[in-house]
Amino acid sequence: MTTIDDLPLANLAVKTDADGIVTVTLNRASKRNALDAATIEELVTLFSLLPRAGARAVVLRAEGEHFCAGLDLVEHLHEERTAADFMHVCLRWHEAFNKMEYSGVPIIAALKGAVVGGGLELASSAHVRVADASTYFALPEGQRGLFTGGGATIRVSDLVGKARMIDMMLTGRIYRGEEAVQVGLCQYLVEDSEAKALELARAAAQNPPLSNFAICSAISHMQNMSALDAAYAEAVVAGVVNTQADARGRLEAFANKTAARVKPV
Ligand code: 1HE
Repeated sequence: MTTIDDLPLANLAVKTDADGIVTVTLNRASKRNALDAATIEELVTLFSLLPRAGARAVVLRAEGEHFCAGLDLVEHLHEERTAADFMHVCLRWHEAFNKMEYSGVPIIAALKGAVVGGGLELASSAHVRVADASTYFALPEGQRGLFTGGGATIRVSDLVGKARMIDMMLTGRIYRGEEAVQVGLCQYLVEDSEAKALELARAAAQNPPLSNFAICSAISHMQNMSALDAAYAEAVVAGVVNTQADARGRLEAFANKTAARVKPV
């Protein structure tokens, strides 16, 4: 079977450590990691394989000063796409980002600089977002004469709410710092987003993979269901996860008082 390290990637770089933590790097810094069609195909390929390759958690980071400048506007200009062409481009973005969100493997995004347009769509497909002081979020589609096509209407509005997303798109409003945390664009604001993302990935990787699979796919799936169906699906998933062999030792440790208690340090 092809391993992650064998994949022919150019715009992404991948490194797996001994604990199964996979670092995925956006590797097109000269173009501010703008997402061209080739990069999207690499994301589809990588995140199709990753859940079956023993990955315990992923850190998604970027080379250069900016996480991602969104859609490759120059490629889009030169390709002179028809409406049908661009619809298919968007469907590949959805394929990539759905593979990420529904992967079952925790993805922690280490953000810096611009996280804009499609870059924010990419970041919002991760399960946890960590920002630093340089990080800023925007949806400049309106100013470029465009509209979101990579899932922002679903994922970004889910993070910040419809009214804030519309304001960002209409007015070019930029969020950063504590305000970005407060509105839900990121969950952590730290000095070193990569170090923190790695720390969070290592913490998540301590959980049994089946628990992480449920956390990083079932919650997203259940949000797409009616409350009645989601409750049913939750019971079924909990039936499988909460009776897994990996849980038994942890429950025994709690019962015999050797497990850590849930208390603030
Ligand atoms: C790019 C792109 C890009 C940079 N497509 N090539 N996204 C945007 O509207 C954001 C556009 N980018 C920027 O506003 C700025 O580039 C940044 C604030 C991110 C960085 O500024 P800076 O001064 O560091 O870099 P730069 O000089 O603007 O760009 C450096 C190079 O990266 C330059 O290429 P070069 O060959 O002339 O050196 C730029 O052309 C290139 N570059 N950003 C293509 N986005 C599915 S629908 C999603 C719709 C959207 O994502 S809309 C949002 C688009």
